[in-house]
Amino acid sequence: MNLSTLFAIALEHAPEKLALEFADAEQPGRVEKYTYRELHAAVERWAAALQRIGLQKGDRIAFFLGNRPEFAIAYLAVICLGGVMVPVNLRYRKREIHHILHDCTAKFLLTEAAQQPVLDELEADDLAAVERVLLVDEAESWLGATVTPTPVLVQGEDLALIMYTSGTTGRSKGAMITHNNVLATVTGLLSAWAWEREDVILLPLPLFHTHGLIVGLHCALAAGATTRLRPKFDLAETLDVLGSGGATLFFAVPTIYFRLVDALRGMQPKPDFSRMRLFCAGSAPLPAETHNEFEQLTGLRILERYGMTETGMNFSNPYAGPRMAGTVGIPLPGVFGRIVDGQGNPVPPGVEGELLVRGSNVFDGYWQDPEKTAASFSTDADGIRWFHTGDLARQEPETGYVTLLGRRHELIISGGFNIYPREIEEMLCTFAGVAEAAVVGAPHPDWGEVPVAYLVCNGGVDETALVVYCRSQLASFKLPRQFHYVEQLPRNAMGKVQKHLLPGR
Ligand code: MCA
Ligand code: AMP
Repeated sequence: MNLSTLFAIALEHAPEKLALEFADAEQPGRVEKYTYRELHAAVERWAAALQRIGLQKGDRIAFFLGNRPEFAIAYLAVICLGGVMVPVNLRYRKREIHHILHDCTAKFLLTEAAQQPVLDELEADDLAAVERVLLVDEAESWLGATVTPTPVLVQGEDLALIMYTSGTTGRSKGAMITHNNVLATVTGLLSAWAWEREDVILLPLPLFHTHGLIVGLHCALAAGATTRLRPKFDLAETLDVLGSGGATLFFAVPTIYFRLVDALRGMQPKPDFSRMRLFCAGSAPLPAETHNEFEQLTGLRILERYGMTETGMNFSNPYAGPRMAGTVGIPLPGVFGRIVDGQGNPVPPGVEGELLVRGSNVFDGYWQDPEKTAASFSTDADGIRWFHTGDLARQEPETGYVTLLGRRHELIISGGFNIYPREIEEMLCTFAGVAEAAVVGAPHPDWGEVPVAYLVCNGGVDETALVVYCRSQLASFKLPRQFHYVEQLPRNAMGKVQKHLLPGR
């Protein structure tokens, strides 16, 4: 079984059902709609064209593309050919894109005219491995008339995705996700959250991350439900759609809930969310206050869940049982969790440790990085292999629910996007005059956390020029919001920077 099978089931049972609707608040009146039959036909046409262009099983194709129907169509086409989709965060700049294209040796880059300003920055070297850049806007010129691809045998163990996730080493690593991995998350969520064919999901989350792509789009397609895809989150439109019975499901990151709660506070009368079956939150911690205030304002309890790029979804509060604010609930079907101490021994409920997981949802390893892969797994006394999430957790003695307490590594999560300080620190040190840099997360009311930098400089540094430099090197969500200049960084006896002594956290 592979991922295309899931889509095929919906196609067979309800071909005329609306699968995908796309609308853009910035282009009023433009609405694109696809039934399952139409979506399938488009996928076949794209697959035939990609095959003709030379996409073969195992080839990597990077997507630098905003949310639009062609993202879903091309992705489904790629995976039915056994191709490997490599999504690229749309906010990435030249340096970040260069690394991904080189590391996975993408044969094709699928992009769009709207990304031209960034594409213009790319030089021949950035695209060295890329045989062809395909523009979705010009698809009619290369799609051709062939409507069916030659079938390719794609199995569960084959790769479907390489998703780059920020690395502790400063360079992002490609997590190799197989068809089976995605299937495990999708089937687990379909049953845990009681997905139905009648469901309609409003989906403004980026398709270049697991949350939007797998938890949102894949589950909806597998359920035979309707996806109302949007290019980005728009507060007014979201309240309008959800408040007028236009959806039954909404999945979001905490920043979006902060904004919804803020808006709902001042609204009278409150929108009518009576058709909404489920509001889910994940990707970053949702503060209990936001959870509780959302319930006071709407009468509905958010369901919080927890996942990772490497593992898909791991834990979830129950759909039918109590949803506890501040916890991520219990393992999803087919997922096993264990909390261990520094020696790898399981700790009893109530005691903090590192959360390990295993199950078919857990990825295959990091692309061409056997060392990192080996370091991320351990084998217990029974010979069972566990993935180290790096998340610190405790199992609540009374309920058995798991509470996440922080992270072993220095990850900063801003509005649902991950930032690894090391990458920013290395970049800052390439600016003339900066001798040392340490980046820490500072609390922020909207983004949850934002990066701030501590710099040791040789002489003066022109901060305006430094900010311009950072903007040219980093996705804007990674830009340090403040620079603090210090004589030296606090270090321990081993010479390691003691970040907990730097205000910010
Ligand atoms: C945008 N900006 C940000 C962020 N997003 N800054 C910090 N953190 C962010 N997350 C900056 C932009 O770079 C830009 O800066 C300015 O804000 C305005 O950009 P805009 O696109 O208008 O922002 P927005 O529409 O307000 O976006 C906020 C957002 C978005 C809707 C919360 O960030 C978002 O969709 N986040 C979801 C990410 C997500 O899906 N994460 C899941 C990954 P400038 O003007 O300087 O250029 S984790 C995952 O998949 C795991 C498995 C899981 O568990 O789910
Ligand atoms: P990523 O690798 O981008 O998929 O991010 C995964 C990380 O996001 C996890 O290791 C957690 O640290 C964090 N995360 C995801 N969901 C939650 C949640 N519900 N609460 C707290 N942290 C979360």
